[in-house]
Amino acid sequence: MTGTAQRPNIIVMYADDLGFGDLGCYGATDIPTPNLDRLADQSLRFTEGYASAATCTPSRYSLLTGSYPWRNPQAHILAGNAPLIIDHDEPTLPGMLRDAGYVTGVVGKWHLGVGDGNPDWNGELSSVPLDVGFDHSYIMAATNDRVPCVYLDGRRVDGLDPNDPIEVQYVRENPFPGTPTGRDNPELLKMMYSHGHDMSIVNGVSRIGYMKGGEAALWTDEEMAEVFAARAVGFVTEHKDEPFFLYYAFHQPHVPRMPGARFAGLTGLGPRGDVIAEMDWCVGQMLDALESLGLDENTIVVFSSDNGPVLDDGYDDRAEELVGDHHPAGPLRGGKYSLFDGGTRVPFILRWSGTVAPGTTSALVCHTDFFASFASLAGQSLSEEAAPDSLDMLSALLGQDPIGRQELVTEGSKAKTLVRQGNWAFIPPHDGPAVSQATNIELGNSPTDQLYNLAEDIGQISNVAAEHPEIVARMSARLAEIRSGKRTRC
Ligand code: NG6
Ligand code: CA
Repeated sequence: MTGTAQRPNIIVMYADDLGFGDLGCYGATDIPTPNLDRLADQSLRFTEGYASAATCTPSRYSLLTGSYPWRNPQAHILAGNAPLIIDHDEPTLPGMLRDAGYVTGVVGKWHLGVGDGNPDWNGELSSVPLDVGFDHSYIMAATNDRVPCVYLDGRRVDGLDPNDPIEVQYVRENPFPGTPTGRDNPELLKMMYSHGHDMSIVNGVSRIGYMKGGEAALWTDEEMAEVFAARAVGFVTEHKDEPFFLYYAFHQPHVPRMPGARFAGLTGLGPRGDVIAEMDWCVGQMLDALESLGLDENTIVVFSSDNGPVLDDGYDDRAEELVGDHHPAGPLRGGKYSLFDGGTRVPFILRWSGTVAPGTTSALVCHTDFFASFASLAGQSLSEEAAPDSLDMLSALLGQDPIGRQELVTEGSKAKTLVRQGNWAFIPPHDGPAVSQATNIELGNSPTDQLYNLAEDIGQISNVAAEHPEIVARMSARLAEIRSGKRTRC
């Protein structure tokens, strides 16, 4: 270590599809989240903290590489057998921290691909988190609604019986005759699908993609929270005496929402509310562990979400019907998949007990910035190629700079970008429907320019592009420049 470098432990807890308005600390009243409330009371709470994208894979790619996701054409929602989209020699946040002396681990949802193309799930997998900076890895390869429905422990499927090999395919028709699918065997389902998700059935839930075999290794959705929580707590316990970085990526509240028995029916909002309560329990497991290990003051705990909220994302779990007065995106317009702020502005809290004063900040920060900011904290200098869009926002993250970024590019689905400067959000014309039929979310696509003043109009109701042609021209040109340029970190 040099100069003022410090090496507190760092835990990034990352929810999946949790909205800006889903938690009590952001104004919600209908879902009990006592552990997150406790964490928030001890944390700096960001009101303008962003994911870099409105869907999972690009967001997570950006968090781990410090690169805007649209730079990598593979950074779109991946199939469960897609190859790893981070090159082995690409600088990563965990790799940088490892160089700084940290032990690094990932637990939970990955969704950045594994293997080098349609992997053999029955042997040692190549191209897993262990190849891009993590020392320890216990993950699901993609999402909880995609096959293969198994856990990966390092390079292997956990609990696989070699006499019952796994096969996985992403094709249109069922390639495994005789194996049930949601489409052909709806009578076997615990929860009906509403769109997509009509392929292989695992644990009474039909998924995206087809799989066969691996019976002993299949996950039980209702136990997933406990499985991952035990691994995450195990990691910090085992490494309590050395600096550690843990990326703990929850599967909640992504579909299919299948809470454990203790949480089923706990809220009035149906499974979506129940799994948020369950995720809160997972957070509590981690906070309790840190406290009992005496690590509170030497550990930065970040909690955030990979993208905004969605109600019906493909299963009939009554999320829309039961949402009542709860507003998952809070005052924001749109949600998951959207170019509006509901897509990317997310809950974002940071605790560093004894160092960062609890409170609220409107500093503009993005998950992309963790790379350069934690490098700065740990005294690591970055090579020219590393983390091309990660800005050193350490002062903002620690509550010392109330402004943060001057500018931020984020994306809706399919790498459609917008740019934020100060309080202005500029969305250029994009092809596509204004509203997604399937999810009933306003996507932000429009044939005309959109300009919103977020300080006066957080709900993006008034498009003021026509009144400010000079701002539109400036921001449009700047977005084009960034998209054609090499990097934004200077
Ligand atoms: C979509 C899925 C959706 C969800 C999303 C990825 C359908 C119809 N919809 O394609 O259910 O899985 O991909 O979500 O299949 S994310 O949070 O991982 O980006
Ligand atoms: Ca997500």
